[in-house]
Amino acid sequence: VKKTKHKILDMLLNHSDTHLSGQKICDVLGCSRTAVWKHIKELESEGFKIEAIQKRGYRLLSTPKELSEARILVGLKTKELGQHLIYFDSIGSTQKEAQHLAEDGAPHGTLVITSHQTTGRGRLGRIWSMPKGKGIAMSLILRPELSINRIPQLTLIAAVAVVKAITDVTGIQTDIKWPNDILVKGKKMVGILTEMQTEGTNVKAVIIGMGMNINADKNDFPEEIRSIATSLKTLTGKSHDMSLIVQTILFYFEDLYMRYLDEGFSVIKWMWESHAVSIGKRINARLFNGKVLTGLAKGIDEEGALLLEDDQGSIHKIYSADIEI
Ligand code: BT5
Repeated sequence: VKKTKHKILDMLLNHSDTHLSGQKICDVLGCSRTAVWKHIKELESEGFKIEAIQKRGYRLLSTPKELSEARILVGLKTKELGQHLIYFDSIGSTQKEAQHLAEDGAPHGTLVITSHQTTGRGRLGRIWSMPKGKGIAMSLILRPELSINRIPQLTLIAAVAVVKAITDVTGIQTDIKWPNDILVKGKKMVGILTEMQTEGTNVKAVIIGMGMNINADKNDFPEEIRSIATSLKTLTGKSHDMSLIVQTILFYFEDLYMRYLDEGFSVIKWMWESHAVSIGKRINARLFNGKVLTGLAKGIDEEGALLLEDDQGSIHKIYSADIEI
């Protein structure tokens, strides 16, 4: 059920060219004028600019660039992804929270999200840092009926969804670095972390975490990542609507995911490869056992593994590693 506040926002968004009288809102939603006024005040405190003129009513002047629960939900064009939204003003790690929720039976499509994550993590226990309120940290719970060996493909679907959404909303073209980084001019803007819960050989849940640098300035990042990180703000010089970016990612993710279930991985593989930076280049693959393989990145296979041709001409299938280009 949609909250009254969300319904009011929905009405305001659809009537931004005229004033909506308090009475009209009451009539449509069946609530009191005081209730309407209270919700309007709440929306204002969340950054929505609303003009109130006596005898005419309310008009929405602008929506906040900051992440907003109401703004994500109102106008969200998905059937499942994100419809069950767990929003936090601040949290340690959305990934950790999503892991708990998944164990407790949270449905497919549940999204845990914040723009203030205090102890975010990357792969192998590495730190994911996020300047407060300047980025998006979210973890999506999926319940796919897929075998374990296909789960890494979901990271690649997520990457394609993010690339498409960022281009749609901002016009910025981004590159994918296998398996889980989105880069612009060689600097990291988004990191993806895919984890799963299994029972025997069954996949119970997959949790796809995404950390995105949106409205941070260069100096907002901690010293140690300043030279390797980038954000949409540093690239474009302006702030972007974080809720709209989330909506758009969820839309593309769901669309690609359905196509993937219907048609298989090949359609995704093709899109993924067209955005990949490492393919056709000489790379070092630092494996998690410490070994380094050097050679030519040939592409990905049907499972989503990276294919690397070494100098002796043999092909290695790489399932997880850090890639240096
Ligand atoms: C990743 O790991 O890139 C996956 C990051 C996933 C973060 C999301 S946020 C929502 C959800 N909740 C969580 O707690 N986690 C997920 P990896 O490939 O291991 O890269 C980690 C490395 O990226 C670090 O060691 C830093 O070098 C670098 N790094 C950390 N914060 C960064 C940032 N904000 N921007 C760019 N690079 C960063």
